[in-house]
Amino acid sequence: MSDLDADTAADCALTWDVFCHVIDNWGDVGVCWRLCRQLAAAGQRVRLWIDDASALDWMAPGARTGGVAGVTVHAWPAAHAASQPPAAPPGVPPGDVLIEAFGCHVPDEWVAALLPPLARDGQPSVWLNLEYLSAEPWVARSHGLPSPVCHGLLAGRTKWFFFPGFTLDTGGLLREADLMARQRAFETRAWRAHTCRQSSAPCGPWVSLFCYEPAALPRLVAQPALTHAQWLVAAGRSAAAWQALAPALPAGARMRELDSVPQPAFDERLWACDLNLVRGEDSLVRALWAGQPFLWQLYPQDDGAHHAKLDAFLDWLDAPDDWRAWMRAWNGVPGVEPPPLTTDTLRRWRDAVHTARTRLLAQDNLLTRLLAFVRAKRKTGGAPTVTTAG
Ligand code: TRH
Repeated sequence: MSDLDADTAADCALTWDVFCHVIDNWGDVGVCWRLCRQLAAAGQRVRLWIDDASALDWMAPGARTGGVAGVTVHAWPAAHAASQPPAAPPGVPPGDVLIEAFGCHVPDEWVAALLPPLARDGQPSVWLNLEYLSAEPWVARSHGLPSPVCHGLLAGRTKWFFFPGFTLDTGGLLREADLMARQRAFETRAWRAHTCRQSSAPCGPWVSLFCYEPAALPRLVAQPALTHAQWLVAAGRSAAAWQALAPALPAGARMRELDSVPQPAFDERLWACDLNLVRGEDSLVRALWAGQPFLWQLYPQDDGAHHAKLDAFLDWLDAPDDWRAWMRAWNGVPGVEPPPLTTDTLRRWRDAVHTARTRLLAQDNLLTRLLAFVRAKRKTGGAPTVTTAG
């Protein structure tokens, strides 16, 4: 057996426990679900532990009832208040890899029960923290760092930081193996006809709106390129933001509110539009894969940290000045006056997205890097690195 075959065979057998604490919105569950699906598609056995799985009902129909091969979904009664004692660990066989998504804390008793230092095959088990996505330079420095535990039940164990990112020295981005092939086979015209059955189609661009409450929305709606746009507005906060500006829609533009749909259908929406307004973490990545112009609204942070995060992303993107200005205005950076948005502007942004996407497609995806990371830790020791005195 070659090294590659041996590695692949070793990867195939692993059981992964992915923990997700839903803070708000849909990004926590969205990212975790994409990861679980991709792990399962690569032959892994996955258990998703989640404290609020309700969004899976529309994002991944059937997931909660075992309808997706390779993934089981379990309730995680997370005791988030420090004063509450954690629920007893579940009585399931231990796994090989445990992932805490976005720094969610899994009680020590659960980690001890689900992830003994040595897995069933005698190799070290691996404990990871999957972090938030950012293009800031510190991400590459922090990716793959250990966090040794010095006290308590797990003393002597090591948790590893795994950071998604846009460059080769990070954990990369989630991308299904068949994504680009599916996208190439996608029929935009048929999708549009099916989505908006109306006698006279709008002659302007199609725009998808998935956002929080961008103050620049009235300004965007009034742009010359969008006078005759077909707006597709996501349900929830996006639709509420739209309602708040209702009178501002130009006479030639149309709006349609769309129900929340499964992730693959959401991806298609982004493929079908000429401009995508996306938010958070997962839909940004999907907008990049879609290869259409987009504006990204970051999850707002009270201390304004999202503005530094945006600038780092714009630098990585090598965004032209007018795109930068619009992205900054879309995120409420004070004092920014974006220039008029024209059809030519959208064409240039599209070229810039394609260039960025080409750079990303030349890299391997997050799953490949994660499997390699876990494989390396199982060989060299993801288990005890620190011993405590006494
Ligand atoms: O919902 P979000 O704003 O999630 C946010 C961010 O991830 C943020 O970084 C995080 O801190 C916060 O949650 C807690 O945006 P995001 O990340 O794009 O997630 C939306 C998910 O919903 C994504 O997986 C796409 C999915 N989706 C569908 O599957 N169908 C739909 O119809 C829509 C509108 C979204």
